Amino acid sequence: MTRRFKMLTFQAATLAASALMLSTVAAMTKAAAVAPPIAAVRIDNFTFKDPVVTVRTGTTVTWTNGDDIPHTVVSKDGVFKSKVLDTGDHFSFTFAKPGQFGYFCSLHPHMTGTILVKA
Ligand SMILES: [Cu+2]
Repeated sequence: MTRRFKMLTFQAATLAASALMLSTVAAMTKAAAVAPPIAAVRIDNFTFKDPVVTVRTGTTVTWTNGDDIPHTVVSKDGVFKSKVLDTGDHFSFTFAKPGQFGYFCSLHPHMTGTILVKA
C-alpha cells in the first residue's frame, strides 16, 4: 500500500465517521423534540436527590431507590403514592398540572422533597 493510498483511506474513514456522527446527532435531536419530558430523582442514603426538582407541566418524574433499604414516595397532598420500593424499584408520576408538590417517605418521614411544576 502506498503512503498516498493509506492517507486517502484514512480520510474516507474519517468522513464516514463524521457522517455517522451527524446522522446520530440528528436522530437524537429529533427524538428529544417528540419525546415527552422526563425527570429522575434518585433515592440514596435516606435522601431524595435532588430535594427540589423543577419541571414543565406534563413531565413524568421517576424515583428510583438506590438504597439497600425500602422507601416510599408519598405526596403530602395525596396527589400520588408509591408502593414500598425495594432496592432498584422505581415509581413514576406524570405532573399534568402546575404547582408545588411536596412529598416524603412514609417509612422515614424526615425524608422530604418537592417537585415544582411550571406551566
Ligand atoms: Cu424511606
